[in-house]
Amino acid sequence: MIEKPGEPGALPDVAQLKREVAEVVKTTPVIDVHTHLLAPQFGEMSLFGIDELLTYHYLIVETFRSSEVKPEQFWHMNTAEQADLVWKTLFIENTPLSEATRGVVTVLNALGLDTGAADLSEARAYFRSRNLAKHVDLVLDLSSVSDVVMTNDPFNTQEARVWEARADIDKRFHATLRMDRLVNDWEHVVPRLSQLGYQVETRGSAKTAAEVRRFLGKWIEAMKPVCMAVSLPAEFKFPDNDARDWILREVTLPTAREHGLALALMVGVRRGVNAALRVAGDGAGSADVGALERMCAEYPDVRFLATFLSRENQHELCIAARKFSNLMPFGCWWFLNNPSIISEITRERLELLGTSFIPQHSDARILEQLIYKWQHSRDVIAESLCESYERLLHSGRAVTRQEIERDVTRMLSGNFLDWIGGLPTRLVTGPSELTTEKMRQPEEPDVVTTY
Ligand code: HDL
Ligand code: ZN
Repeated sequence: MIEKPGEPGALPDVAQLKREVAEVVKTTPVIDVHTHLLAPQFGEMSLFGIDELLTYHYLIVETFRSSEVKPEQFWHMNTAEQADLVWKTLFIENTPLSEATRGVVTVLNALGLDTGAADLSEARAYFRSRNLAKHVDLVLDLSSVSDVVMTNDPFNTQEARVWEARADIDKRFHATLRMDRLVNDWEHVVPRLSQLGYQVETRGSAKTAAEVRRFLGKWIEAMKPVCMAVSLPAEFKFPDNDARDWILREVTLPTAREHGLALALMVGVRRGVNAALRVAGDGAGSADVGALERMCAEYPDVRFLATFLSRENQHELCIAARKFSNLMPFGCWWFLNNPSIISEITRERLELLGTSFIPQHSDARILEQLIYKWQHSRDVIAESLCESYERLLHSGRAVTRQEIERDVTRMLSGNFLDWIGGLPTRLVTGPSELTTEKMRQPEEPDVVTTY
């Protein structure tokens, strides 16, 4: 129904429009399409609380910039000692102005805790007192997150034990089958797959491809992932003539087709630019959006989600999405997850794509980060969207509250649900056969996943 400014339901008054948009964006439930959170059933892998919040790798690197403590000294501290140092350095001795430090302030404030405390005793007592199940409910409610999409690594033996036990995982937490090690570290994955009883060899063959697809098929059956995902380096090329190209063409993309799974590509990371910083040591680089375009063109029946790490790639990504309707841009990833850049990216997406994109994901690693990452992003998304509605009003078309709700719902959940064909239901059944006893290997030292 086209609303002229004077018609019933129309919102011709800019101040009222701003209030309505802010309220709808703030309260509309969101599906968080990319996080590193794990459901409570994953035990100690499910991170929450003040010490975990303060030892988030974003804050660790910021601490090194304002402290005499060097990385090697820091890594020898326990988590509480690390958190105390971060709090003193970034929140007491300096003003918490960065996005990651302000985020902790937002979380403490939302939970009714002292944002200027001299130490962490009050916060630690609060989190110790929390019942995790009730705490998860509280955090999801405060952040209006209806569903959390996890990042799940089939080669992580600690995580595998939970999947093998067929734990009754919180239905609000959904899996992503993360392909990084398979796609980016093939030579080291081959011996792991062989130990698990798969007939694979490094040089790659039809038999090897079939065996790796069989391996993925078992994990897809166990995890019921909403999608597959892989991060790709800034120098990613497609086509190429390397192991990554072979795995993508012979394993990943056929698996996406066979299982009807969307594939999320996260492009532009430069892993380990400073190895001394460990998981905090990755950097960003401008990538070739043409590689994504060529993949979308060659696989028109595969649905791609894509996010790039370089600000310089964002406009090209919007243009690529205009050319390929099997491409869904999502999020303001990692170093882009800052109000000034979220604002720029969201505005250019609205101008080029209307509401046919997914504006944000949290990338949260610690449960309570959902509170700040979504509060901060919703503020900017609301401002950007309202600016578009205001322009439309000046062009002679008012919008209604219903249209605002439709638009915001599409961006915060509808586009993703359409892309993945609806959220899967994971029925709790008996133990899986992911790794039978005869194939189970002595505890593998877990390669620390750098993602
Ligand atoms: O590869 C990824 O999924 C990245 O999001 C990394 O996990 C990164 O370390 C991160 O946490 N970004 O927010
Ligand atoms: Zn991530």
